Amino acid sequence: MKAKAKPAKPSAPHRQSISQHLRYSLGTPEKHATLPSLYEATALAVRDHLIDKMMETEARYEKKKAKRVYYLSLEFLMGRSLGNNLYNLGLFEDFAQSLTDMGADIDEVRAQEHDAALGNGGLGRLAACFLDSMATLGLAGYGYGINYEFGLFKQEIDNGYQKEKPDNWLGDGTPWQITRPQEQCIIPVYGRIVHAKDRDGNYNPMWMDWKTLIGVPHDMPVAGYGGNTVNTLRLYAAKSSDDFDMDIFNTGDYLRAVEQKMTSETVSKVLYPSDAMESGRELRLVQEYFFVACAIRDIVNRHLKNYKTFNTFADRVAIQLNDTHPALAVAELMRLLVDEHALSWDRAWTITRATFAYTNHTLLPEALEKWPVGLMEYVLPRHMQIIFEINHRFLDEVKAKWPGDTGRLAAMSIIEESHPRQVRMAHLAIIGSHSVNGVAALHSELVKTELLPDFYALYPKRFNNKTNGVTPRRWLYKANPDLTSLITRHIGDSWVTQMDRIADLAPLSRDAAFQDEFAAVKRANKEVLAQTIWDTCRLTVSPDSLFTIHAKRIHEYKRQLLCLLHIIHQYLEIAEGGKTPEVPRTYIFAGKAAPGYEAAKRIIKLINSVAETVNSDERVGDALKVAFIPDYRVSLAEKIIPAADLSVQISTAGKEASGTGNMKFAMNGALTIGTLDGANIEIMEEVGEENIFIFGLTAGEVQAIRASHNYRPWEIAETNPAIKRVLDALGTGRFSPDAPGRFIPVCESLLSKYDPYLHLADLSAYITAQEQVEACYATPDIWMEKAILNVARMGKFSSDRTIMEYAKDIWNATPQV
Ligand code: 26V
Repeated sequence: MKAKAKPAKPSAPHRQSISQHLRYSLGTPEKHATLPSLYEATALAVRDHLIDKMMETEARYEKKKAKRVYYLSLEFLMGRSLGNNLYNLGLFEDFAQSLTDMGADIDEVRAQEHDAALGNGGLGRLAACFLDSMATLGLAGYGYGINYEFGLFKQEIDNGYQKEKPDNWLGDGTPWQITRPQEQCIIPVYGRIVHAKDRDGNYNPMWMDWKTLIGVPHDMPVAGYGGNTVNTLRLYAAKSSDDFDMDIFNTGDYLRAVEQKMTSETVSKVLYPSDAMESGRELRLVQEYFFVACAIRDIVNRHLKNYKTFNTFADRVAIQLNDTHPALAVAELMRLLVDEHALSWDRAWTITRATFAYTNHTLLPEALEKWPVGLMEYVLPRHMQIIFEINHRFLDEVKAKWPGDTGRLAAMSIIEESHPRQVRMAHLAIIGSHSVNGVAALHSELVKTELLPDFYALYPKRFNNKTNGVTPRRWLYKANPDLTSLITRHIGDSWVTQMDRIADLAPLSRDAAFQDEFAAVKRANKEVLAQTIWDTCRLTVSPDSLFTIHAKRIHEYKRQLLCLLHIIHQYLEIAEGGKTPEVPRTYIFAGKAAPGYEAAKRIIKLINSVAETVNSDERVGDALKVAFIPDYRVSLAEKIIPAADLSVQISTAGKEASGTGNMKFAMNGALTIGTLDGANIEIMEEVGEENIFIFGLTAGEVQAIRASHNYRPWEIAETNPAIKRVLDALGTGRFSPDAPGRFIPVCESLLSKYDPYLHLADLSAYITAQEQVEACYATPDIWMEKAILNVARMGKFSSDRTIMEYAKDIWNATPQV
């Protein structure tokens, strides 16, 4: 029997939808469509699918009485959405075809999209990966945050220096959001407390004369892979209330009243671009409170609508605090329960504690949030009272456990008795939560033993670890389509949602044909990056050289300087020692420095200065190239990471809580050169010591050196001629002929016994490890075997695994599929 011809698939199934959005949403006939309008219309066509699925998802959650999980975060580093949504909805091919039929190329259309850069780095991107995993797993997870009008600044490089430019990503709005003005909420702020009594004579403080902010929700659909679940990220924009300050209007000062209105709209204007705490920044405190107050109202309203009682609140609601930035939520929920819903303090406290959980993301003292008591009293007088009450009751608990131990009392109090007195947000978060977690095994141990030993002694069961992960959908499937199809051709595609299945690749690691294909994919990705380097830096680099990539925020603890010192060493070996390295190398840096962080900005200037010297030295030729690619962001990371041979993860041991870039690189077949810090340790455990280049001091050794006060970096320089030569070059203006003294401060910090990052202590081991890297790279089949094994052994680092651990151990939530 003859097989019947299959009915032809309707070509371009989405063309009509795109065309209609061009016409009716944008007022453009198809024949006049430009790339930006095509992007907009395509996004709107995709959004229609998302909205249908979002409504289905919400109905399913209601029907199943799903436990809701709320992820509160001041940052969500979402990047671009079009490609990701198309892949997750399974519509990529169809839309690509539709656009082809309209005479457009989907990649060009996708490139129109502006990144949603509502975050600084790791912490914000982790939140975005978690949203992807919650939706993919079918967990009823909601993100809550701020709809910043300006995301993280754009970075330009001018004469080697970083220049910041505003990132007006919203412009006239984004197709990925649904604005819901009908669900706006009113948030009181400022004002004073009147100490009143109720009819029964009980103390009944009243918060009076507050001003109001209005929070308008903007919902971003979050599609899980497979398209079954579409969750919501709800971002609030601040709007002024029409009666923001009626008193001023009434006194006839019209212009001052309008000025006040404008001030209130600045609340959601801009993301703070630094992870260093500036505790006097009133606007940042208002931001934190504003969004927390909007979120808690929304969460409580949704619960009461479904259940009408607070009895079931903690059974039906889990709230995760992404660092301490949303920690005011503890006080806000207490205020709502006690002041507005008349629950007793004890009952409200039981509910609050059972609801909240807190994730710590850093041990660095400068990032730990503290707010002056006076500022908090001025902005949030009622919350400050509540925090004092929480503290009072907590200190009673401490006294009962350690009678007479006043030192411990002072150390554990929410209030630091300094000048001025400060509210320690981490203490509030810990006391108000039933779970406190770190983000990698080492980090979680250090949280218990170094950062918060007293709290660990008081509440040992509260502390736990949740090693970070990243979503394989964005960081492998989408970012590296050629590797994806190679993997899938050999082992199927189950790894996309069950990342541990990627282990099936391991037997292919020594297969010569597979190695060739794997190498070809890497080579093609390097060619794409080489083109980007040409486009952005006007520098030619060879895809045959070993691409070594150090891409992350510029921070002294991440030790971009250590990487540079080795590059300078290698440069001097070539230029002065006449040596040729075993393999040609390209060193690629990318990352932003906080605008006020002088030392970090100087590192950027130094990278660019070294690049200029090295790249133009004829003696070096093609042996060594250095590039700094400007404006590191999610969409650039998606291009950089798949092209890496070697991933640089060299923070001072004990300083990097986890790192997540380390996971993304390894997942894409880069080997890691790294210290025993953060998740590097767990990556080593997974891939095997022979498949990673580990060097340097351990966290324990770093601590011992610090404790001994015996760090003598100048002795290292004096006894090691190679290191001395590097520092001399730096200090004598070799890389700054126009200003020979420019980098003397760098030398001084490296040679100081106070260098907290112990650069010189690790330099010699780092140079040796780099020599091992080169020897290995010179033997391609061995290198490829290791690279393939790295990919195959990354199963643990899917954020799906991380999220399932949060769901089981902390949230008591189950997937609703
Ligand atoms: C702190 C502050 C302080 C107030 C001003 C604004 C601001 C913004 C961010 C931060 C948090 C810094 C902590 C952080 O980003 N930690 C990173 O979290 C990643 C995800 O867990 C982890 O992989 C990185 O190792 C860790 O540095």
